[in-house]
Amino acid sequence: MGKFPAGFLWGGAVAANQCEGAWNVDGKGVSVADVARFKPDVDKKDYVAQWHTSPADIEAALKTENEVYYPKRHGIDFYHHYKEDIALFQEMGFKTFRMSIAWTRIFPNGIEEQPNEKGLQFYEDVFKELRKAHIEPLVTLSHYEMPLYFVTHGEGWASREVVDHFVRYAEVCFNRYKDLVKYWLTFNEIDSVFRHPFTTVGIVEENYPSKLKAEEAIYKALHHQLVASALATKLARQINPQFQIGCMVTKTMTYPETCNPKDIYLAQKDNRMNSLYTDVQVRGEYPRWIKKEWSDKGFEIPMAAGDEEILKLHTVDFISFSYYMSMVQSVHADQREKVGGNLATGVKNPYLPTSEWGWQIDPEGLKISLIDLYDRYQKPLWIVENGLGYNDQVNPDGTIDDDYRIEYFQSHFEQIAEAIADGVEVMGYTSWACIDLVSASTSQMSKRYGFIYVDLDDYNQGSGARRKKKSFDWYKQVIATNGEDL
Ligand code: BGP
Repeated sequence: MGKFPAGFLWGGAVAANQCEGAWNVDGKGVSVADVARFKPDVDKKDYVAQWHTSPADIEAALKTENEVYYPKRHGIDFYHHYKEDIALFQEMGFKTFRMSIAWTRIFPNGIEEQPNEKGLQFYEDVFKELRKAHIEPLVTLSHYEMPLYFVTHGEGWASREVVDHFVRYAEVCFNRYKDLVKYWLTFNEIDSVFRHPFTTVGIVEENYPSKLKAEEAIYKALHHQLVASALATKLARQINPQFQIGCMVTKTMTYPETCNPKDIYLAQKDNRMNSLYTDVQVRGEYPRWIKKEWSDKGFEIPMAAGDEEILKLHTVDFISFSYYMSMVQSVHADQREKVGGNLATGVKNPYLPTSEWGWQIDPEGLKISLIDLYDRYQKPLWIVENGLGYNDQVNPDGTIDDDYRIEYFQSHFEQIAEAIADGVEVMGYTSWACIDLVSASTSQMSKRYGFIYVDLDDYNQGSGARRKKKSFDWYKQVIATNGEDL
């Protein structure tokens, strides 16, 4: 057998709110991503997350004519360029393409009785185009972009009603696309409730009287998402038993700084927290430790009658995850050099290089993560995000020599192959992002990830033209040889 199994799903990933643009056309409503502001005065190395928005910011965002500062409204205009982009993915030989549906294209405020036909038609056209190109869609239902309505008229996911609205949205999508899409993910990085709560519960700082109350609300929101995910999974199986449903988490492997048992315990605590989400979505129940923690903190997590049974009965078929970095824990953390930024901050690992944005590059950590997840759950795994953010420069002749990106992927693919050789079941790999798009956390265009360059800057200036980077041909060769030729 080769390094990668036959039928391995090679491809790339994007998310609606970061690439589609066309934020207010054809009946689309406003999502939380559409008010994510880019502050041009903030240096990119300041790592300021742009999700945290005050009510005044939201109001200004809704009124503003100056769209330049809301880059997710423009994305890379995939909405109008999808045919050209899919043709490029086909040229690279993609077997699969991960994308998401913008909830607000289907239900503009999340609460309408009837779905928006133009939104439904758009995704039908995209999926048909993918099928024509022999590319299997992998579709996320919620990737950081619930309708803004839920945070301006409630507590976002901390309000129970959102569960029903989401399930109805999922049902409409499953029915409409049942013959076009087989692989589904319910929530992107469900653990991100803690990282950027604005996408989940709205304006935390303003809505809750204390940090503890905000934490309780986030756990409520998480519980509602987990229930909604399980209910959607139940429906999916009724609508098409061939569907494969996955969960999606950020995998952050934490190492102890030393063999001091105190370091090991700290790292264990972080890793246990990182497993919470998959424990519920794969094993079907909350671990005992989290229930104990809630009770110690006096949190009341609203378990409706039947919730626990729902979680138990409708677990996922496969586990998908993003992998960008590993972390380090130390009892001496306060005296150690720090790295990180918009995704996570921690103790610097002296053995690892960091990206321009402070993310620690750790290919072996991917192997360790794969083995860890497979040992814990024995479920097929799918790496649905992994890649290098880099401010690529275009040569005078228009070429882009992103050898650093090739090197990044090479080293990660070698580690995936080693995990497979070790007996881990890996279904596929979709790089983040296969085409340049707006960064989730910083709203920058200049944090580029693609094999395809898009001529737009942080201020949405540029032609929007697509150009192949050096890594384009390299990845094409990797896919053509099913990973033999790295
Ligand atoms: C993940 C998100 C993606 C993506 C990626 C890179 O956490 O699921 O949406 O953007 O991180 O992050 P960034 O865009 O902040 O560099």
